[in-house]
Amino acid sequence: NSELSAIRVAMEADQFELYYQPKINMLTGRVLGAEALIRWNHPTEGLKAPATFLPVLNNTSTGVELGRWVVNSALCQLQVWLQQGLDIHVSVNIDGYHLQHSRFLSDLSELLADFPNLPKQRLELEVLETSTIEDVSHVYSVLNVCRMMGIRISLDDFGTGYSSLSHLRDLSVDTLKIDRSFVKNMLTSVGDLAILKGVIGFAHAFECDLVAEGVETLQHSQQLIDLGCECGQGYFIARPMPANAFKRWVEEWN
Ligand code: G
Ligand code: G
Ligand code: NA
Repeated sequence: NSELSAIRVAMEADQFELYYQPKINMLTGRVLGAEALIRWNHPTEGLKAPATFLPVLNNTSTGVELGRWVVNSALCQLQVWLQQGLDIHVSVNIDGYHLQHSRFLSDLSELLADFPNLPKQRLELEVLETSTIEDVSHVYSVLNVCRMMGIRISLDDFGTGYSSLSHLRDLSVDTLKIDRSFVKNMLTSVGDLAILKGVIGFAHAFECDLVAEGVETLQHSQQLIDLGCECGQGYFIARPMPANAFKRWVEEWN
């Protein structure tokens, strides 16, 4: 497959880069962390978004390898930021097939061993609740091992999958990320508002942190705060940006 081999070449040539998007407490303004989002600096096509190349990697060993690169790069960056005095966490997106890979846990331990002084709670794994998971009990045990290691687990795009509620019952997670579609529609759709309120209620009942995705306007942020969701991420706060720009952004924001 030529697309796959192009990606392998790009990995060799160091053309992938992590962008970071801030998550803040919208009530206090405090910067809580950043989500790492992969980009491809393509030599002829320019900056490519993940949707243009991640699908090709689904269920491939190259995909697993790129996933490992993402975790390692995020850990390197996190270590630098912590040394510079930033009080934040960094989250990375983990694909279902990567999570289910037989070496996921041993790879992760190996990567973390290079950062012995890094507090594990500063790393969060964002797991898509909609990713195809063949063996739920295996994934649960993988995620529980991660939590025992101190790593935080976040359920991404929460509310869009079928099995969200039983996940909450059977798996202890740290954070629920409210899918951006509910935020987008909450001001105009009674149904979306009801789901949003329900998700906020579940988070409180299960004592999870909550982060709303897709906060695009002041009105979104005010309404979310009123509903009891103080933490958010979205274009109204900041777009994803390169690591250097993120550091400057935090300094200007504070
Ligand atoms: O950055 P952007 O909004 O284009 O990202 C689109 C989606 O791509 C994100 O919602 C996320 O699910 C996925 N994504 C971004 N970066 C990564 C990554 O490093 N690894 C994985 N597995 N998915 C990512
Ligand atoms: O689902 P996930 O948290 O991985 O979403 C990250 C994706 O969402 C990235 O592709 C990012 O560029 C995009 N994104 C971030 N903030 C906003 C926003 O306010 N509105 C929209 N439409 N997309 C956003
Ligand atoms: Na995510």
